[in-house]
Amino acid sequence: MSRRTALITGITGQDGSYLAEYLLELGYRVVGITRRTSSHTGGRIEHLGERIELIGADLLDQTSLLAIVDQVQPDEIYNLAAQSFVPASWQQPVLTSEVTALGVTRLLEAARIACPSARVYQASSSEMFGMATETPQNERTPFYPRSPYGVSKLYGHWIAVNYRESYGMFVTSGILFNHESPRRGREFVTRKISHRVARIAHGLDRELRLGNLDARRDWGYAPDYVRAMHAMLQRDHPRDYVIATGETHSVGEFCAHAFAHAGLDWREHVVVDPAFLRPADVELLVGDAADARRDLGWRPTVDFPELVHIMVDADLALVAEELSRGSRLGDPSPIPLLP
Ligand code: NAP
Ligand code: G4F
Repeated sequence: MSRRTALITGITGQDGSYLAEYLLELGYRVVGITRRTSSHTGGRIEHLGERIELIGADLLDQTSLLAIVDQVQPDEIYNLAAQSFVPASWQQPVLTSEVTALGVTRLLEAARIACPSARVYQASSSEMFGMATETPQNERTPFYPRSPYGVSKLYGHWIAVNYRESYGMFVTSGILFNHESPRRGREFVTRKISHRVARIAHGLDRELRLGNLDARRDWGYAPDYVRAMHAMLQRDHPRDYVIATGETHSVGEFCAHAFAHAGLDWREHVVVDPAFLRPADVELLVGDAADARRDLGWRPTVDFPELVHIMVDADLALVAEELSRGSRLGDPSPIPLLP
C-alpha cells in the first residue's frame, strides 16, 4: 500500500504536535499548515525537523486552503486549528467566529472542491454541552454552549454534519473533553497551575491567582486523545464520538494534587482573584465515551493523579533547566485574561 498523506491544521498546537508524532510513527507523510504570525510558535514541533512538511495557510483565507488541499491531495485532513482559549472568545468574539466557526466551512469547501475523497476530522469540543442538561454527557446529549467559543465550535460541528449529509463526504467530529499535557498552553488552568507550582517549588514565586476553583472538568492526557482522532477516520462509516475519561475533578482538586506532588500545601499559595472569573462559566463536564470504547476500542491510559504528576514533573524539570541556563525567569504567561 502506498504511503498515506495527512494534512493537519493547528500542527503547532498541543494536539497537532502529538498527532504529527503519532501519524509519523504509523508511516504517514505529514503535512502541516502554519500561519504567518508576528511571533514564533513552532516550539512544539521543532524536534520533528524535516520529518514533516510545513506550508503557509490560514483558516481565515479561503484561497490558501483551496490551494494547499489541491496541491497535497491528502487522504486524511485533521482540522485542529482554532482560537481555542475560552476567555479570549469574549474579548474577540468576531475573530473567534471567523476562525473557529467559519474556518471549518472554508476548509470543508476546499476539500469538497479540490479533494472530495479526503476523510476529514473536525475538532469539536465538550464546551458545546456548556450548561449541560444531563450528566454524564454523550453523543445524544443536547448542546447549550456558554461562550462565543462554544457557539463557534457548535457551528463547526453542525457544518461538518451537513457536509457529510449533503455531499456524502467522510466527515467526522470528535467531541473531545479537556485533555492536557506538558505541551498545554500556559494560559489554560492545568498548565497555569503546574507551571506556577514549579516556580514556587524553586523559590521564584509565592502565589498562584486563579478564578473559579469549583469548576469541574473531565481531564485526560492529550497523547491518548490523538489516537482516537485517527481511529475515527479508519471506520467504514463516518459518525461523531465523545472522547473522555468518565471522571470529573474540580480546579481546587487539581491544585491540591499538584502542590502536594511538589511537597507544598496549596492553601498557602492559591489566591482567588475575581479577574479570572468568566462572564459565564461551564460548571460541570464529565463525558461518557462508551461508544468510542465499543467501536474504536479506545481507552485512556493515564488517570487524573498520573496526569497531574506528569505535568508537575515536566514543569519542575523545565524551570530547573531554565535556572541552570540562567535564562529569563519572569513569568512568561503570554495571554492576559479578561480584566
Ligand atoms: P491549541 O494548542 O490552542 O492550538 C491551536 C492551533 O490553531 C495552533 O496551531 C494555532 O496556530 C492554530 N491557529 C489558530 N488560528 C489559526 C488560523 N487563523 N489559521 C490557522 N491556524 C490557526 O489547541 P489544542 O489544545 O491543540 O486543541 C486542538 C483543537 O481541539 C482546537 O480546535 C481546540 O479548540 C479543540 N479542542 C481542544 C480541547 C483540549 O482540551 N485541548 C478539547 C476539545 C477541543 P499558532 O501556533 O500560529 O497560534
Ligand atoms: O483550562 P481552561 O481555560 O479550559 P476550558 O475553558 O475548559 O477550555 C478548554 O477545554 C475545552 C474542552 O472542554 C476546549 F474546547 C477548549 O479549547 C480549551 O482547551 O479552564 C477550565 C476551568 C474553567 O471553568 C475556568 O473558569 O478552569 C477555570 N479556571 C479557574 N481559574 C481557570 C482559572 N481557567 C483559566 N484558564 N485560568 C484561571 O486562572
